[in-house]
This record gives sequence, structure tokens and C-alpha cells, in this order.
Amino acid sequence: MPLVDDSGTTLLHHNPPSTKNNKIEESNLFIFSDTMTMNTVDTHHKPVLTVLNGTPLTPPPIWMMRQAGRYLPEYRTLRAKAKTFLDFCLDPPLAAEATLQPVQRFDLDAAILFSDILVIPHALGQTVDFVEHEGPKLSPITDGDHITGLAPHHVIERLQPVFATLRMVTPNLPPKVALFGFCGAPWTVASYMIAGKSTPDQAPLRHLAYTNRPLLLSLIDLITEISIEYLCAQIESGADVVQIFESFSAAVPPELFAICSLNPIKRIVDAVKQRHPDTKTIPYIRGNPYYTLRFAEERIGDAIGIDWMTPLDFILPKMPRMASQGNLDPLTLLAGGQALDDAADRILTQTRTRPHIFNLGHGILPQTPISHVEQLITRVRRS
Ligand code: 1CP
Repeated sequence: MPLVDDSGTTLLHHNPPSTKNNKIEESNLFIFSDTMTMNTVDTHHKPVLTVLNGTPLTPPPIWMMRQAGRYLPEYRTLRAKAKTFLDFCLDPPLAAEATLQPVQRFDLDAAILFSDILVIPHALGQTVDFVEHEGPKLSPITDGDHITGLAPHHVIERLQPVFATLRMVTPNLPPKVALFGFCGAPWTVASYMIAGKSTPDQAPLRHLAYTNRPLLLSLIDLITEISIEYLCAQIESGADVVQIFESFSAAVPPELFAICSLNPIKRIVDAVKQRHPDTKTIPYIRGNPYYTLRFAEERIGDAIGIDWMTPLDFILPKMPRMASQGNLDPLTLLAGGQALDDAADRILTQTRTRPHIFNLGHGILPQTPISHVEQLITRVRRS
């Protein structure tokens, strides 16, 4: 039954698709889609796409980065059904259900494919493990032989479960909900492939830039080419928008910014646009407002994903003809109360007359109370 607030606004939608052992079966998905007549979706009625076409909306559409995740009890139940995190990402019924969970619980305008940026190194043949409380662990690349030993020709084939997930999700989305696909930006993905783990300042990748520049550039090039194919296949499987996560912009040295971050992302965006002119692209740049500005000035993508560190009064005047997304500090969502209302209101005020998609400036933290997410959605919907 949907939950409504005291003004009658629907806050939560509890209408999960038919499940068997909590796992979506493909046949059930289509029964669900029949009852909701979602196969002939008019994309012009998706508020996210309206904004990405340059039209401001009040209230703005809203979704949240990492909206599927451990802060949701239903996610934790689902997660327990797969042995490893990668098994979870590459099991289409489980990943489709994880993608749908946030839009079933909350009144959101977008769903994001449940997967991870590190499925690319995995599909290339690198060993990728997600170790509880430690993060990702990969077999690091230390020389050219490791790169030539990768298997780029099999990547799309190995990532078929991701495309199957999108095909299972698409008919089950409410008509107004846009579906996001994504990949990591080449610099961000390369940082994990070279270091073999999360690093605070991507020192191994930067060191490689100074000791073996050709190796670094060939890796960036490889990831760029694969990302183009990967995103196009996601679009062909139902994604309306693709987001490119440059999560480690903070540690791109200035002399490498153009060759390792801006140009590769531009190449991905241009190639995707050329093959799929109606699909929207959003580079998300985290950690360096000056680099965010450079993406905005070059108008790379249909909108720029803005992190929580970038002041809106710095960046928005520099992107008059471009849509924006994000900026809310995830810590305000964790804090809730007045701090959350104030932070949300500041963004709503600063973006009121421009095309903006309300979102966080980075992912939801696992400890975030669900009631704070509801508080934020209500606040934005009433603006
Ligand atoms: O079970 C769990 O909760 C594992 C945590 C988790 C989740 C929920 C990981 C491990 N990945 C994901 C899903 C995920 N990752 C999504 C889809 C779900 C959604 O957004 O709702 C997306 C878009 C990502 C993207 C991702 N993975 C990024 C880019 C965005 C960002 O956070 O900056 C990065 C850097 C990763 C790597 C990653 N995946 C997981 C972890 C613990 C990490 C390491 C993060 C780090 O190095 O700090």
C-alpha cells in the first residue's frame, strides 16, 4: 500500500513485483509490466529527460547516487543471496531487483543499474574481489605484459548479465522513471587496475604516469574504447541516460588532466552520442571544482554531475546553457533534521530557474536512516 504524507503526497510505493524466494523471475517481471502497461513508454514524460533537454522543472526531478545499497533492509536481504558482490552484480534477477528496490520504496525519478564500475576490469580478466570492510582488491597491473594479457575482445560477451539486468528492469519501471546506465571514467577505473585497491591519492597510477607514460596511456585508451562499447550496449538494452563516474578527479595531476580525464570522457560522450543521438550523458566529476568547470566550459555531456565540494555559485554561472545534477552533501542526509532541510533548500533556491536534477554530491552512506531519505524527497517534492 502506498504511504502518503499529511498533504496526501505519495511518499513510498510498496508495490514489489511478484517474487519467488525474493528473487525476480523473468516471467514474473513481464506479468508485472502487463499490469502496469509500461512497454510503450513516452520518454517525454520522464522529468529527468525533460531537464536533460534543457527545461527547468519545479519541483526538480530527484534520485540519489548509490540509492540501492546497505541502508535498505530489503537490499541486505537480497545481498545475502549471492556469495560474492560480483556474483550479485552479475546475476540478472538479483541485480534487477536491487535496481528496482529504491523506486519501489521511494517516489524517485530515476533508477540506476545495479552493478559496479569494476565489472570492466573483471571482464578484462583481472581478478576482482570485494572484501568486506576493506573494499575492492584486484590483481594489480605492473607491466605491459599484464595489459597485453587482458582480454578486451571478450568484455562485451562477459558483461551480458549486465545487459540482461537492464532488459529485466526496463518493462518494470513506472513510466516517469528514467533508467541510468553507467561506467567508471578511464582514469578512475585505471586507478583500481594499477593499484589493485582503493588508494587515497592514486599514487601508484600517478607514479606510472612518470615512469611509464606509454603504458598508462595505452591502459586509458583501452578502457575508453571498452567503455564506449559497454555504454552503447547498455543503451541498446534500455538505459535512457548514461553516467560516467570520474570519482578520483582530485588526484589527476594538471599535466595529465586533458589526456587522462577530459579527452577520454569527451571521446566516450561523443561516440555514444554519435551512435545514440537521443541518449543523454552525464559526466560526474568528484574532487576538483576546477576540473568540473573545465567539463562545463567544454560542454561535455548533457549535464554535469556536481560533487558536494563544488560551490554552486562558482560553477552554475559558468554553465548557463547546460543542465546540472547533484551537489547535496551525503553527510546532510545522514544528519537529517534542520541541517538536511537547510542544505536541500539552499540547492533548491540556487537551481530554481535552471534545469537541475536533484541528487547527492556523492553516494548515500550505508548508515543513512531511511526516514531522512523520505524527509528529503518530501522537501524536494513540495518545493
Ligand atoms: O554490498 C554493498 O553494499 C557493497 C557496496 C557497493 C555497492 C552498493 C559497492 C562496492 N558497489 C556498489 C554499487 C554501485 N557502485 C553502483 C550502483 C548502485 C547505485 O548507485 O544505486 C554504482 C553506480 C557504483 C559505482 C562505483 N563503484 C564507483 C563510482 C561512484 C563513487 O562512489 O564514487 C566507485 C568508485 C566504485 C568502487 C567501489 N564499489 C564498491 C566499493 C566499496 C568501492 C570502493 C569505493 C572506494 O574506493 O572508495
